[in-house]
Amino acid sequence: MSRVALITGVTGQDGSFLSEFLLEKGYEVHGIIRRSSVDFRERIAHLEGKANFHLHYADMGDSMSIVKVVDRVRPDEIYNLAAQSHVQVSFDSPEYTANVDATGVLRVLEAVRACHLEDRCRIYQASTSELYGKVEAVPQNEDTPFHPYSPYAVAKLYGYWIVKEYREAYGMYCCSGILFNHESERRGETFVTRKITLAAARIAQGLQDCLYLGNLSSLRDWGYAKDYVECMWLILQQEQPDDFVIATGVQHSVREFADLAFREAGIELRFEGEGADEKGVCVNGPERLIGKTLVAVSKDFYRPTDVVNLCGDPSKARTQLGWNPSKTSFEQLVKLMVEHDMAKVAAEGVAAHVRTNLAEYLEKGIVK
Ligand code: NAP
Ligand code: F7E
Repeated sequence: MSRVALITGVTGQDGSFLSEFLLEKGYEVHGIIRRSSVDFRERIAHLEGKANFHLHYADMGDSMSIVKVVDRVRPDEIYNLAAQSHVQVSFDSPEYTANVDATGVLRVLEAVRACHLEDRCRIYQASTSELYGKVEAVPQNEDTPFHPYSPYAVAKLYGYWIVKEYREAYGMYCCSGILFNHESERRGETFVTRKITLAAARIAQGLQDCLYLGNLSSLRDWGYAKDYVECMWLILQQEQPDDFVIATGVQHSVREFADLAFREAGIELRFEGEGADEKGVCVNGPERLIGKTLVAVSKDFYRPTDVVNLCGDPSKARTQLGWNPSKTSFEQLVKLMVEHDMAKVAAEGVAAHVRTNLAEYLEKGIVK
């Protein structure tokens, strides 16, 4: 019999990689999707229709819908990845963020109890390095005090504690993975890494003039999402439920990420000025770009409170889970994201060109 996994947030970056990982392990994978007017399921389109992959409509804000899916699927493992995951957006929609990211976790735990699965269903909660927020120590490990510094982080802190509470109160096998930033070619386009790699590709191909960013000095510990989903699974395979920090232990600034991404796209930048006046000027690359400001700061992307010094200590995951935090380096991550976006932008450019000239191409038989 295949093991059965239920993934909330299956359409997201991590949900899509985790689905692939679990299907490869022979799991029957069920995912929760929510209704939207545009069916944006690009990340899992290649999995739909597979015999072991099933989707169900539900919403993290709707307890009954979660109970019904849990009851129908009766999973061995639940991966609770669904969240309003954008920190900046959480300042604009704090109540919604709390409902999905905090109370949503409670809804999943209660659904498992309501379906009498608490003795056999294991639950993974997608926790976050944002809990460390206004950091009290660097690097951060499982014992570092939390100091959440955004509505998103405060909501996720509730998720972390309610998981711990249900573990202790009811003996449930539920765990939090405290994951540091992990990125990929599937990362949402408004997170800083993907925003940078897409802009570098567009600027290199003449489709964008300048990239506007917020705090260039912010420091992150960036890993590759595909490596991190393995940990989610490993966490649920331990004898005893426990929480783990998942990180690379290597820290870089947003400026360094941008510098390397533009370099991968064939553009060398020199950063000059400070704070809101800082600029990245092209010093090498295509002739038309030399001397131009390609990166500038916009205060629109500043946050009311910003988390600026994250660096994780993955020792516990390395020793207890046997996980390798150095599988994909920072340099490899930037390279694979830029290569992906260079190809994506080029393909979009060709498609746009064909659309513009469609009548002529049809007439000449170039496209049929
Ligand atoms: P993501 O790409 O933003 O995906 C979020 C997923 O949650 C999407 O599938 C989204 O569905 C779903 N979702 C949002 N609101 C929902 C609702 N009300 N009901 C049902 N589904 C809902 O996020 P990610 O990067 O994959 O991250 C996965 C989880 O890990 C999140 O909980 C995030 O907070 C946490 N996390 C991420 C990182 C990171 O660096 N990526 C680090 C630490 C923790 P739609 O497609 O319909 O929007
Ligand atoms: O910002 C700075 C920004 O939005 C990273 C989520 O997956 O990881 C993610 O949250 C840093 C911040 O990710 C821009 O101020 C500068 O300091 O890419 P981000 P995040 O806030 O770290 C954690 C672990 C999660 O749990 C979350 O779900 O970059 N920054 N300029 C910018 N950020 C954005 N988005 N856009 C800018 O233009």
